[in-house]
Amino acid sequence: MPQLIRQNLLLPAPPTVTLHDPRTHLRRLPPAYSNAQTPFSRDKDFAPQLRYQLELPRKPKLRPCKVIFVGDCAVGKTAIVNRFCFDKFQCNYKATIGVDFELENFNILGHNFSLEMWDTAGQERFKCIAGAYYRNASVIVATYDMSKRETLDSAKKWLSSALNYNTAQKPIIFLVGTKSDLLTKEEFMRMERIAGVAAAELGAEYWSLSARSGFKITEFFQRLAALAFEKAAQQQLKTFKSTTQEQTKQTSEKSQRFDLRSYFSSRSGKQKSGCAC
Ligand SMILES: Nc1nc2c(ncn2[C@@H]2O[C@H](COP(=O)(O)OP(=O)(O)OP(=O)(O)O)[C@@H](O)[C@H]2O)c(=O)[nH]1
Ligand SMILES: [Mg+2]
Repeated sequence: MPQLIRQNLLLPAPPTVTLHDPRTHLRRLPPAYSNAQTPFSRDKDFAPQLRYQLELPRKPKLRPCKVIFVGDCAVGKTAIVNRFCFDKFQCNYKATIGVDFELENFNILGHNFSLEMWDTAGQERFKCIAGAYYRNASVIVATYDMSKRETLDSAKKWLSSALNYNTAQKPIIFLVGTKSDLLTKEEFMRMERIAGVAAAELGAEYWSLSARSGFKITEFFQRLAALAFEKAAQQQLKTFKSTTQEQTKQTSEKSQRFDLRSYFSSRSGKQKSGCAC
């Protein structure tokens, strides 16, 4: 009945309100965990140049970005992915067999952008299978358990083996400490200092997380998505620029060739007509 009245009175339909998920809708560049522990942008926001380029009518279409999680078994790789994607946490350990896959969609500066998350198995017997999924990674997340110091050394080894499959283009690297809820404040600070040094050596951005409490999980994935988006968009725009320059060069060469032809033909025409000038 109210619909009918509205139609009869020719009233405009009420505006539809779309609620954006603040977890995956990003308008600004999220900050690093610590400005001292990142090799990437320390800027507070996306570069104004990038924002301007993304407003232009020729919008870049970005392919899903591949993220791989590597590290020892039971360090908590699956737990951090599940906490972000499904907001759930399981206390009982269920080893990943081979590799698990999740797709998460983001909207960054009004552009759709997807993360393909490849959660690999840490158990030695699956290492040969997981290796097959390392190729073409845009982001590598090397994971260690903050309550087990030795897993930090293993994380470096996992990272170097993943990098061996990605020599063509250097991926963005994160070093992530999990299970921060299990440590006392002193242990936490000590571990962060040690891992911070390791992250600097690896050229990685450092994060401490807890899937159990949810500590910094959303912030970490938002930062990861934003950095991956920024890199992919900048690469895409660079390709646009070089193809446009190439096209402009080709067009000007063609027109020059055309001018020379018409010049010679006009000259020969004049000669035929017997004019010497
Ligand atoms: N207290 C605590 N426990 C955690 C946390 N994250 C994971 N765990 C526990 O650690 C165990 C292993 O977690 P998983 O996420 O399955 O580990 P994984 O790295 O995926 O292991 P693989 O699949 O074998 O490589 C599980 O029993 C989780 O409940 C955390 O933040 N805090
Ligand atoms: Mg797992």
